[in-house]
Amino acid sequence: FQLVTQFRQALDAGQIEVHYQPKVALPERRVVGAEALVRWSHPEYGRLSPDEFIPVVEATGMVDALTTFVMERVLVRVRAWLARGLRLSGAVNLSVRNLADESFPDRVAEALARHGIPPGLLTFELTESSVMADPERCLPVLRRLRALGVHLAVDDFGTGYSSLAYLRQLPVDEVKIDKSFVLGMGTDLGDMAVVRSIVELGHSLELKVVAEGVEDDAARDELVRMGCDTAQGYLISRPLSENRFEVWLQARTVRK
Ligand code: G
Ligand code: G
Ligand code: MN
Ligand code: NA
Repeated sequence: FQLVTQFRQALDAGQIEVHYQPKVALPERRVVGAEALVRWSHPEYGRLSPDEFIPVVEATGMVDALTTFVMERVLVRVRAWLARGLRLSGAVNLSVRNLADESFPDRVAEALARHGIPPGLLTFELTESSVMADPERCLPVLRRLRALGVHLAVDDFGTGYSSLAYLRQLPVDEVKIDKSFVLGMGTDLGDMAVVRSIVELGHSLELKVVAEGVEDDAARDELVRMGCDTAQGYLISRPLSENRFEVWLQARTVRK
């Protein structure tokens, strides 16, 4: 399994696809952005999920190439959406390696300028645990990204070990409630309480709150009652290939 050497070739051979999952504002369901999620169509192993290959990519220097690849794709999409009058934010997941890379913010600034994208239309999602792996190195990088005007979101929130104390110190704009709590809301009062607490905490820190894993109307309605800002999940759409996302978006934005 030499995934490492294969990954570079896979990038060049077009085997790495970027899929998009929409995020919608609550309660009105207006599309506000899309998260980029990579998939690897491997000639032998079939469709590999990021959980299978990102750890391998992360363990090498290749994660830089992956993040750059995804960011470039996303900026091209954001520009195309803008050309149709749609101000949608494109979200890119970052790895701990990106956050520890001092040259990363300059490369982001260069890419935004080259594509002519307002920085506020690019969002980076980072997990709390990746920041906590090395806060001394990550925080300056996060501050410089934020100073560019790029939006930062804490992904999988609630699953880390030091959530509350650190959220206040992170220079972020958005928290994403981990899907495990949102999925459990219908059957578990504890999960319901966690979701409600994160919405309140986020708002008290003046952050936008995004719920991921929204799979049914009941969860959506409850999130609306709680005042959650944004929803993402199978109820709205699964992650879609670039072409299928464009079709979905067209159908969503033509009527209204
Ligand atoms: O789409 P899916 O549920 O299979 O994604 C699984 C995990 O892979 C998620 O945690 C997601 O954040 C991560 N992931 C997806 N795309 C990327 C990417 O481009 N870069 C990084 N670092 N992680 C990604
Ligand atoms: O860690 P991150 O939030 O980046 O990962 C997003 C992952 O969640 C992707 O793998 C995506 O396929 C998955 N996902 C997105 N929406 C839903 C949903 O409504 N239900 C479930 N079970 N998974 C979802
Ligand atoms: Mn994410
Ligand atoms: Na998540």
